[in-house]
Amino acid sequence: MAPLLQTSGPMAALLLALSAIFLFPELSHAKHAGITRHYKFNIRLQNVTRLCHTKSIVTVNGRFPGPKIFAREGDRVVVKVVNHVQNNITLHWHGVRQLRSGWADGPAYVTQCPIQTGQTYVYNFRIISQRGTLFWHAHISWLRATIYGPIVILPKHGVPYPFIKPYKEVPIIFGEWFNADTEAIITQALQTGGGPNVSDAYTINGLPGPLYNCSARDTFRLSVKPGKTYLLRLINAALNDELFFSIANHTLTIVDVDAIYVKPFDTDILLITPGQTTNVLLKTKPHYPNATFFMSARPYATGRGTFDNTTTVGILEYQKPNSSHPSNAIGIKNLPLFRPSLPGLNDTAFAANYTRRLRSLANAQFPANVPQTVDRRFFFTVGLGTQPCPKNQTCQGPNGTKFAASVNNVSFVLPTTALLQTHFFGQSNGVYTTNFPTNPPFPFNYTGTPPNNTMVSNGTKVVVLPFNTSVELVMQDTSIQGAESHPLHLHGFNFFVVGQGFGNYNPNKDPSNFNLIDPVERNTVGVPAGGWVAIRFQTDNPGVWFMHCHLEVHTSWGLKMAWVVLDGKLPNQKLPSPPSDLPKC
Ligand SMILES: *[C@@H]1O[C@H](CO)[C@@H](O)[C@H](O)[C@H]1NC(C)=O
Ligand SMILES: *[C@@H]1O[C@H](CO)[C@@H](O)[C@H](O)[C@H]1NC(C)=O
Ligand SMILES: *[C@@H]1O[C@H](CO)[C@@H](O)[C@H](O)[C@H]1NC(C)=O
Ligand SMILES: *[C@@H]1O[C@H](CO)[C@@H](O)[C@H](O)[C@H]1NC(C)=O
Ligand SMILES: *[C@@H]1O[C@H](CO)[C@@H](O)[C@H](O)[C@H]1NC(C)=O
Ligand SMILES: *[C@@H]1O[C@H](CO)[C@@H](O)[C@H](O)[C@H]1NC(C)=O
Ligand SMILES: *[C@@H]1O[C@H](CO)[C@@H](O)[C@H](O)[C@H]1NC(C)=O
Ligand SMILES: *[C@@H]1O[C@H](CO)[C@@H](O)[C@H](O)[C@H]1NC(C)=O
Ligand SMILES: *[C@@H]1O[C@H](CO)[C@@H](O)[C@H](O)[C@H]1NC(C)=O
Ligand SMILES: *[C@@H]1O[C@H](CO)[C@@H](O)[C@H](O)[C@H]1NC(C)=O
Ligand SMILES: *[C@@H]1O[C@H](CO)[C@@H](O)[C@H](O)[C@H]1NC(C)=O
Ligand SMILES: *[C@@H]1O[C@H](CO)[C@@H](O)[C@H](O)[C@H]1NC(C)=O
Ligand SMILES: [Cu+2]
Repeated sequence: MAPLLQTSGPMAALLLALSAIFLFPELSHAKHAGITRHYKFNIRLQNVTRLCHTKSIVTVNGRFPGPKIFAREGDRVVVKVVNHVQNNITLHWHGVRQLRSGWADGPAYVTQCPIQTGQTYVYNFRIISQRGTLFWHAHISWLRATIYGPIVILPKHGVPYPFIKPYKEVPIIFGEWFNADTEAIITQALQTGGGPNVSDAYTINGLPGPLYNCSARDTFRLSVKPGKTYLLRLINAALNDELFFSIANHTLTIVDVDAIYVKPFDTDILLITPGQTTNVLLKTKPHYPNATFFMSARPYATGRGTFDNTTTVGILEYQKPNSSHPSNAIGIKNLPLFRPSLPGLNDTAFAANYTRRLRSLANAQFPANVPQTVDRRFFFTVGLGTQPCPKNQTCQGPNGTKFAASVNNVSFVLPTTALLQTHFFGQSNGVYTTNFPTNPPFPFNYTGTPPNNTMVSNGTKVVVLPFNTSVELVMQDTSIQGAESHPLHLHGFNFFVVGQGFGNYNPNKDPSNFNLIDPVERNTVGVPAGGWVAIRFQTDNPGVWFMHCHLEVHTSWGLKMAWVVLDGKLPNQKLPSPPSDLPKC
């Protein structure tokens, strides 16, 4: 080092640069290391009107849906959240891997205590090896009903998409609108034990569309030019419902799900569960069609419970050639209008057919690193159940009980402090136990007649895994209170969906059909109604990682659990200390 510093002139500068690269290899990637993007999120109340009904909702920066976060792969994202409302708040960056940044993941009482009134917390994380669309949402109680927004992740500078460059990109985020206060709805439901009231409308970018009363003006319009390719970034931020989506007279090309590229395929209709994202190419008609087209979404639901069975609609309209005005400006009423046809509300065959077509791109540039061997196997039942009604109360759940939901018959109870802190500081005694069952405590015909006793147990139990364990997890739906698709979301990891089927999983026969070549990689998967799904992932990320159904009502009833992933031996395999502003309980 010293002799270099004594040289002078241009040669010295070159040598210095070379030595810098030699001593600090990461500098040689400076061009690709990304930049830091700062955001300020003020949690505020805002009056919003939909369906002629005005209510005060909790928002980020007064916006509904919330602001878009934009980044390139490799960038650091820093979001300063200031809580100005009476509610406790946390935010979750849904699908962001959070490699060694578990303190920024956000689920309340799992990775952090809530940000209380007047408090501030800075979420700080990098986006690594992900490109596509994700989203952020509140992760406490039911506040994500109004607190959500897109995360758009572009590839690194100079790295093209593995598909045609779109002319324009448009986020399309689905949500659910309730005229009533969603916090009151879930509080009351948990008290009575009955099913919570359902939403009054679905929304596209916060707008219910023309099929609802007093809503025609609140319609999302997508104005397009003929002969172009648009990238639609679809996000399902609905609280409790999987959705079918279709655009009349247009075929969609699926190119990316959950911020991972897939082998492109064409479809007229797609299915998207809460917690999932899907990037699609929309190729517009080559010539001005002199027509407008509905883009519609309505639910896929199979359970016995009631659900919002309405349809939200946006309008795809073509700009007339030689006119800067979209067709509506010249009188939409005069144009023919086409509606897409959507599957029946319980079309499980369509759901299975569609999800089977999703495959990782799995090429040299974007390989699918599917674990080929398995260190630990788990078999989890997921589904509903019941809890006894307290003695002095009458309950509105099944047969006078309270509704519950469970994984392997454990209805998870959130602690009053955060799991990650207690794990990190070795204070887990009395907070959680490490005996989460590997298999169902009592086997039964999961998809046949339910057992007579549907009562669940409860507790705060976790699975502890060493760093770099290869995990295979089979999740089996049960028919207790009705077979139902459950969109299971894993924090901290992507997983590969290596197999799925109907009926009871057969450990002797089914693994021979697993796809270990190009299975889809994602963070949320629908466990088929009356069936099972097998996933694999590698525990390359130390921390405490929540796994739960992304139907919020099922999470509230206990369909959730947590994995504790221990530090590895190397310094870059350890979870760093918490940030100094981490909220306290
Ligand atoms: C919402 O409307 C109510 C009633 O008009 C009003 O008192 C309140 O200040 C408004 N809140 C906000 C945040 O604008
Ligand atoms: C839209 O599709 C319908 C039904 O397939 C067809 O009858 C109609 O001609 C199509 N319209 C346009 C403008 O493509
Ligand atoms: C578009 O359709 C409307 C209504 O069907 C018709 O009156 C009009 O002449 C058409 N315009 C063109 C340019 O085809
Ligand atoms: C939606 O549900 C309501 C009430 O359960 C029912 O009356 C109606 O027929 C259903 N509509 C559709 C389209 O299924
Ligand atoms: C789906 O719903 C229809 C209409 O409500 C009903 O006739 C049919 O039996 C249902 N199918 C399944 C598989 O539940
Ligand atoms: C399943 O998908 C194929 C195309 O891959 C299609 O031809 C068939 O009609 C679909 N079946 C159902 C039940 O959706
Ligand atoms: C039932 O008893 C519990 C504990 O004794 C009490 O806290 C609760 O208020 C009672 N509920 C009703 C509905 O009486
Ligand atoms: C409802 O509960 C009662 C009393 O616990 C029991 O006798 C009955 O079999 C139950 N009915 C059903 C449908 O589970
Ligand atoms: C489970 O129940 C289903 C539906 O009744 C039946 O078809 C199946 O044979 C049963 N499976 C076993 C292993 O008993
Ligand atoms: C469940 O209940 C039914 C009818 O009440 C009874 O015939 C059956 O033996 C019970 N099954 C078990 C496993 O207890
Ligand atoms: C756990 O289960 C017991 C027994 O059913 C019940 O009394 C208690 O309220 C449950 N606790 C929670 C937090 O649900
Ligand atoms: C907010 O969170 C703190 C810490 O967990 C808790 O003590 C308090 O009761 C919560 N407040 C509300 C309004 O839920
Ligand atoms: Cu989530």
